[in-house]
Amino acid sequence: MIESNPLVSIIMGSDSDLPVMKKAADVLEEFKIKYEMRILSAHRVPNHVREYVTGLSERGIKIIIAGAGLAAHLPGVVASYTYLPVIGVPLKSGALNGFDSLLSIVQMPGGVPVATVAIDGAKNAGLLAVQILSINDNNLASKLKEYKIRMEEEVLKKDSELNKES
Ligand code: RP5
Repeated sequence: MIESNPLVSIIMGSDSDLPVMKKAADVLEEFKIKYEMRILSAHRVPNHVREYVTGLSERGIKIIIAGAGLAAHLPGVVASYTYLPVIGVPLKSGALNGFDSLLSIVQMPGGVPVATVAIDGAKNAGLLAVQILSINDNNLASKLKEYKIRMEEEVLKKDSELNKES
């Protein structure tokens, strides 16, 4: 997907990750934030990962969301090549149902942080990216406040429907 002047890069290890990682893209679209998406594996195309990530800050990208499953080295490798904040998404796959990727992504050594969300937590990765961008964007901060209010209203509506007298 190609957009001019994207602020967020979404990278995933395989096309099999796309159905989950698309949820991060959906959030960015909801908040009208430009992004680009790439399939780049730390294991299968390591040289391409390095080349792509080292050019990101120069191109104006502010945040990277990286998702991978199994022995999920992609977010950590991406973080090693950049000073941009990296949000890692462990993906549920294989014999260990994502616990392997969760530990691979969250257990980074000191000096190379990856902000890790839940297994298959791509939606929250998108929201966290929006929150980081909102630090310098009042319009985005207002939209986030509205988002929280809508979420509250939806839960309260479900609660009142559940307890409605029949
Ligand atoms: C990881 O291996 C990918 O991120 C994906 O979650 C997993 C399986 O990849 P495929 O064999 O489906 O391409 O590198």
